[in-house]
Amino acid sequence: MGFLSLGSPLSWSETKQHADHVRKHGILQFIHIFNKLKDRENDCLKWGDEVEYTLIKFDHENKKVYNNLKAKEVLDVLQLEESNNPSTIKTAWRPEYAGYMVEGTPGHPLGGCMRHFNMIEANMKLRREEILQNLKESGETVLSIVTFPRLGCPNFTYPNFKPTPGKGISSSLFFPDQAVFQGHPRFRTLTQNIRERRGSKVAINVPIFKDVKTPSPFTEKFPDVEGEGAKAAKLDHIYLDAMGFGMGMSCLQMTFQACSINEARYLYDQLAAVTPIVMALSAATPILRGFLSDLDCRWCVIAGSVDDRTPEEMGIKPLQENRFVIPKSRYDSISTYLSPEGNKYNDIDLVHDQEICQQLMDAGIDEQLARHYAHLFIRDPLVLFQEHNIQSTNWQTMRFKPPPPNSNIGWRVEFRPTEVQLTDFENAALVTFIVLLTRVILSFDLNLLIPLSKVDENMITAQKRDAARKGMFYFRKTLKKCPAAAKGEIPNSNADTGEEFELMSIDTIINGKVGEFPGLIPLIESYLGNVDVDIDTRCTISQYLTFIQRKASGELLTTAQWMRKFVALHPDYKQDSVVSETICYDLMNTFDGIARGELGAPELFGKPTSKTSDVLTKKCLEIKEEMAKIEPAK
Ligand code: GSH
Repeated sequence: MGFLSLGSPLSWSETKQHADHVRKHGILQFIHIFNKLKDRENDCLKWGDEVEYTLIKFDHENKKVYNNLKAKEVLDVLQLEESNNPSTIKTAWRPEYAGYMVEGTPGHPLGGCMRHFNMIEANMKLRREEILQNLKESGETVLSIVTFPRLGCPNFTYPNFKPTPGKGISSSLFFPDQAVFQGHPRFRTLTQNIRERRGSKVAINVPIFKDVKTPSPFTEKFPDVEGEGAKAAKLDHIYLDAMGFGMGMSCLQMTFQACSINEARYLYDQLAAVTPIVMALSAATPILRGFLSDLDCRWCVIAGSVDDRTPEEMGIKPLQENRFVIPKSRYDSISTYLSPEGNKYNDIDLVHDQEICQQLMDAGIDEQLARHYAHLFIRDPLVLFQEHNIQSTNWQTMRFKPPPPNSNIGWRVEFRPTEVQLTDFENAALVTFIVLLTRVILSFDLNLLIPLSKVDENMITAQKRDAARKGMFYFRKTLKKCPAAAKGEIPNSNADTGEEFELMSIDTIINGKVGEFPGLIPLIESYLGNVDVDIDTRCTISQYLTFIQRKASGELLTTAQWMRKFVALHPDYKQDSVVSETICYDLMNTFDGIARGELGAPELFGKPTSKTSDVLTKKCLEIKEEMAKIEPAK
């Protein structure tokens, strides 16, 4: 997300009146960009990661821990460097949804040379250091966790604020409005307009993990004057009622610049097929509002947290005011492939506006891409700011990004499913793996596509407890692309018969199975055998790939499984699914020690890392010079 422009936000009833105008303008803008830049070619492959961080405050004396609502203060300093020296910055900083979150990226995209793999972790380390330099009060730290385990429990913020049920922008029983980022109205406006558009608070129910002493059925009493929570909360579920529970969660995203629009469309599709696999591998969200949940990932919580569909759009009431019944939230998995080879696997309902689709096709856009945009445009704009485009409130597993007007940036795709990991090493390993996977897909002309309905099934599997070890995922048996398919020449062939794909474990998908499936990492290894890589870079890459392999084989635990084990073994845990303040404090304190490299976590990532750590300081210096040579992104 770029710099946000300030402005006075409109309420939902005002925004609604402008919705059609904004939509029309957005469509014209896309047509203009498409026609101007559709033939843009030979952009160099660049990539960048985005890490979302959580600011934490410990009270060590009383063994308490809080989310530190200091993001604005910290960002004001962190962003200074960028406004003063935009072309030489090593890191760039953006606000995120919550007042305890900051988002950091490298100052400029990497890519174009193998040595840049040495810089990912160094740059992440630099980002962490920069945040820490701005957290000087006692007990302050930064963690890269998906969500604070007791988010929404009484007193979870520092300073302490009380929720305002039935009032304010969230109206939540648990999440105070002050925990939403206060430095820009976008986040507050989104919160309020989502709630007002759907006509009720968001209602998220995640099955609770039933331990031996968890009450059955599990139910809670809420101090809920209007009874909205009591009605929306389901038995045996953890009930969450605010956007902050979802958009206040953190992830690790990657963006890739492709050499042309066609390559971007191809990559978009290929990477979509691995989104559930990477989500399961990176699972790190087993605790919600102080309870162990029965899921390991954040995805369905965020999807529910921004679900602005009305009862008509959800199909609960007959359509009268609204135009479409829409099967998914704005935050969800993709609903259409964009490349010619993907077309035959588009087997799920793509709700789209036919008039817009026709308008786009009349302007020269092919039907497949026109349908994608006509699908995005079924959503109303939720906030009206200068920089708003319909993409910025459509949050799907993959995002297809046209070049921004008047920039030197090419066609890009964003990979969005990954849960953020605790250490820079783990995050760098995941980034390296995905970047190399894009290289392999393009160089070996791979085809990972399966019907989209199967990708959606994989998304559900991926969120389940311990899916990385126990889940079985649909995956393509043969990965070699058929040249005719690339031209869209193959009829439905055996796509519907199920012969092209089968259920595989993550171990098989990543590590391969002799005589049966090559495995993504062996394919990456053979790619690396064919390109020129210096020893230093090769060693860096090897340790990351080994880590991913061990995670996929189940030898290492996912962060979610590691956290469950920590809770289960904690003396304060009563086998009742409750993650108490003491457990939360100890867990966050241990995480802090691990992230700072002071504590080992052999089950999480093996021996305290890496050859990289010895050379990190040197790399941090090198990175300055190297970054200065790279073309500025914005
Ligand atoms: N934290 C989210 C996740 O874990 O998936 C991803 C970040 C995100 O989608 N943030 C929202 C946003 O609009 C904040 S409301 N980001 C800017 C964008 O998507 O362009």
